[in-house]
Amino acid sequence: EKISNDDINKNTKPSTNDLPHSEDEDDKDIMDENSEEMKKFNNRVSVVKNRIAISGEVFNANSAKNFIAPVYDKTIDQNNRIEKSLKKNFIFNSLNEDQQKVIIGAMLIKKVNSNDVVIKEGDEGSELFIVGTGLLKCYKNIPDKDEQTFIRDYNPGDLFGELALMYNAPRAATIIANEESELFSLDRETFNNIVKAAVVNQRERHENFLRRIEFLNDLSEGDRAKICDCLITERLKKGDVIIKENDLGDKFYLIESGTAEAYKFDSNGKEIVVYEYKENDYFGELALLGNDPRQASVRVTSDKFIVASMDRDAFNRLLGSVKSRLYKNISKYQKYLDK
Ligand code: 1OR
Repeated sequence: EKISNDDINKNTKPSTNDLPHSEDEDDKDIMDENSEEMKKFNNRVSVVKNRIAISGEVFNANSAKNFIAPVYDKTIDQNNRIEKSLKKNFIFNSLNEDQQKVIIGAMLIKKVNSNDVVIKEGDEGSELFIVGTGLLKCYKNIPDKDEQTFIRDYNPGDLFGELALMYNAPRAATIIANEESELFSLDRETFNNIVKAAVVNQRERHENFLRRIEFLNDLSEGDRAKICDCLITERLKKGDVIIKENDLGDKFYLIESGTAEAYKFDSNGKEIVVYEYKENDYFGELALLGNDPRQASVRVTSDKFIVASMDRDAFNRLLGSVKSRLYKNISKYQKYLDK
């Protein structure tokens, strides 16, 4: 599926042409975190694998406190669809429920016709989109090719146009409606004041939280900061099963708030609780320390539960120096089993 650059220019709405954009950044591949351009961005906004990290220069926490987001009328069904989409996109990970509601309210319905250019590569970005209904296609300029290269489809629930807002970068690809579609748009100001603000808050929370975890006491501030960068927050509810016995494990968990229990089944198929976890405890370390399947299941026992996780890679890289303390602590499970 190919379209030419001319097709894109022909269909672009005049308003997007008026936006400033710098020529020299046009061919850049935003996804390459090691490119020179990306290093430049990192001085202002540092990008850490699937995370948005924001420096004080571009983000003013005080102004965020006074910000009032717009509220646009939508049907319950539309709001539900936006909510579902927010939940599956990591960039909204830091939002609590109230903040999610603000974002849902601030989403503006935009209808586009077949062939409309919704985003043009190289332009400045002022909004991100969630697809409500319809189908859109993403194309990118690949250097040395005069045709646009098809990258992917965007279907209902999908999100696009986030990169320009997250990284303060020009649009990295072109998005064209393939049929009449309904989009939900979130403006840049609301994104900065709610989503980026939540990332900053979450980072502070994580830093404080890591200080309270005993086995991490020996780490330097710098190492703690690195751990913060790769923690992913999940919000769960009572009864949710986080880990299933015998599954292959690839994540390590730290409890930010709430309680959970580890349980196994004995030879008669009877369930036994082998450990109870509270705030600041960790679990999921055995599979990562020993490369074994999960030794027990873990489920949430409090109404609300916030857990931060890191993957195996980060665990090995960042917790190497404190692993011996984790090994020492393994005996705690045995005590429970012998009871
Ligand atoms: P944006 O704000 O830069 C264009 O506007 C959007 O296209 C972009 O956010 C993403 O939402 C979406 N490279 C760049 N942009 C992409 C890509 C992409 N895929 C989707 N978009 N890829 C690199 C292709 C060489 C694919 C990466 C998997």
